[in-house]
Amino acid sequence: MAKLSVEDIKRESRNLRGTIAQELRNSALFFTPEAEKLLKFHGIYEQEDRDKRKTDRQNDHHQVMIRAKLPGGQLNADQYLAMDDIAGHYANGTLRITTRQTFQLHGVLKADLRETIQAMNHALITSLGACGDIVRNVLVCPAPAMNAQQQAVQEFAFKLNEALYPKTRAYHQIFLDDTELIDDSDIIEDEPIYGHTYLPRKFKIAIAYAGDNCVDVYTNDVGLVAIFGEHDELLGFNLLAGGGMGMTHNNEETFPRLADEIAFIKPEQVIEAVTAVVTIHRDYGDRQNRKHARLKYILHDKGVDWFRDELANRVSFKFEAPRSVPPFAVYDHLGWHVQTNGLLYVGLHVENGRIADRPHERVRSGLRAIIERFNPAIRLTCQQNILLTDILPEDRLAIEAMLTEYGIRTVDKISKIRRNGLACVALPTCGLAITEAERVFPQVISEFEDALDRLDIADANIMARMTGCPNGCARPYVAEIAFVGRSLDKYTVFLGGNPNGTRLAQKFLDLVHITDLIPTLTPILRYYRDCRHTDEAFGDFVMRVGFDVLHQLVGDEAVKSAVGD
Ligand code: SRM
Ligand code: SF4
Repeated sequence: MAKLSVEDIKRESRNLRGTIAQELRNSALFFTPEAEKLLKFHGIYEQEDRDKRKTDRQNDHHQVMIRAKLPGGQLNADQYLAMDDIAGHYANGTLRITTRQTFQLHGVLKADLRETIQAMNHALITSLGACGDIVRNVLVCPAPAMNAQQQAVQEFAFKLNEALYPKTRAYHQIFLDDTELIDDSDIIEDEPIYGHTYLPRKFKIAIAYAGDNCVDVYTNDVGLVAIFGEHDELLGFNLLAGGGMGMTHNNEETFPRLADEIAFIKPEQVIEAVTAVVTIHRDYGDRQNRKHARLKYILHDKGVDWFRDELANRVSFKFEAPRSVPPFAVYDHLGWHVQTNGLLYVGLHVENGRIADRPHERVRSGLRAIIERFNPAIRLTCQQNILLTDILPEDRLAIEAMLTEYGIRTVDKISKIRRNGLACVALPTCGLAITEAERVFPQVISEFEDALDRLDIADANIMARMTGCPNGCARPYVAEIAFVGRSLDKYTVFLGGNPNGTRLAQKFLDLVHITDLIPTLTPILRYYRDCRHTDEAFGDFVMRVGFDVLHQLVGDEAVKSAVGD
């Protein structure tokens, strides 16, 4: 039988049901390829433990990853503790904060999948729509709002999530009510926004305040930049469209792209305008070629003017030209801060988002103990970190003592290069990983710290990111330095993004072995130390000096072997 395309599978799935319910009941250790594709819409990825697959070929190592959907990265203490319990009971004993403000569970067995989803549902956490060709988790600045206007902006993450939520009852029927097999599924819900084939590809939305790009707003399919007036009143949003990171090595038809500024819209126009953009993607996205199916390619191929006209035709109001906004900075919201209600919040660095216990840093146990005792609200950040909010000022000392007790380092004890770093999951769970990322990045950062130390610029505020393949899950192409998995233990090095996430980095060297990454960059770091302008960021320095000079610095041999002369 000919292999069904993803479009066929969606079309024939009866709104994402397919054979998932039946397959959950059989004794197979993994799903059919068709069910596996549909499971993504339910926030579930079938994976294999690639370490075990390599070392133990006798046994099956299939497992699933579950991604929660948490708009704005917000959850309460009970929900956090429930996820922590679930991680211990059904998953691999870790919680993974993602670059889109949510949690992933790794290592859940097929046999435990329904119970795991039910346990999440019990804590009022869903995974529906966290993956798949649909609107994903909506991002917004996670820091507690400073005023009612910021609060209104944050609430748009929930409003958009609700407006763009799929109508299918498949998730409930399959995982929660157990009615999918009993119900007459001829009654298929209407999906007014998505239709029965949903979107051609994933769709991502982020909301930023003008001046704070902590969500990397330009890398999203749709970005909203909130603009406030003289008296802090919310005037509206610049709507951006067409950002995305994914690319494939040696395929020039794929590329990262920053979103374009399309229009200024008023708060009451947000839902209508964003929904209209989603329908443009639905109607014009490439359903033949998934590598070319993101909204960014529509903007690239048809042009921004075409897009603006198409959007104008789909909304009931006239929009204005985008407004000028102050330059962005990126605030990671780490450390202690006072909220406007007098309470405190503390942002804690979680290396590459992995909440786990290690001998000297018992992050999972420590967070659990603090959250159990002090009941803070929780916000996850797009830099894979965690904020504990609504803390009584008198509890600060006790929390600090507990952080020390569990070996959780506060931000003052972490170098800037480590603090700014991001790495994607990669091995052993990601099926697309070419190289390591999360597991090796801490060591690469340690080497980076040593190099900066030797150069006497230990405090350099540089942003480096690593991914195990070019898909760009840690948004490497907006970093000042990026290491992108290329072949076994070798990386493509990109340089020249800026610290505020508004410029793309460029490919600088190819196929650099992991052990050569920092030694290769050291002459450039030395040159930066000696020749930078006052307060000049590393990425800006790179672009000012130019790649020709920098290639000379790293030496002909490195360039020849890396770029392939
Ligand atoms: Fe991603 C696919 C992990 C954020 C672009 N991403 C994957 C999969 C599901 C691999 C797969 O398809 O089999 C990875 C699962 C690994 C694992 O074992 O957990 C995966 N992506 C992640 C996370 C967990 C990385 C992290 O370390 O935090 C992030 C989860 C976000 C979330 O909570 O929703 C994650 N992925 C991103 C981002 C960053 C962002 O959205 O801000 C991007 C770049 C932005 C974009 O979408 O363009 C991103 N992921 C991709 C792509 C490339 C898409 C493309 O347009 O080409 C893929 C591959 C695909 O979709 O075919 C991918
Ligand atoms: Fe996997 Fe590649 Fe994404 Fe890393 S960037 S998580 S290796 S798909």
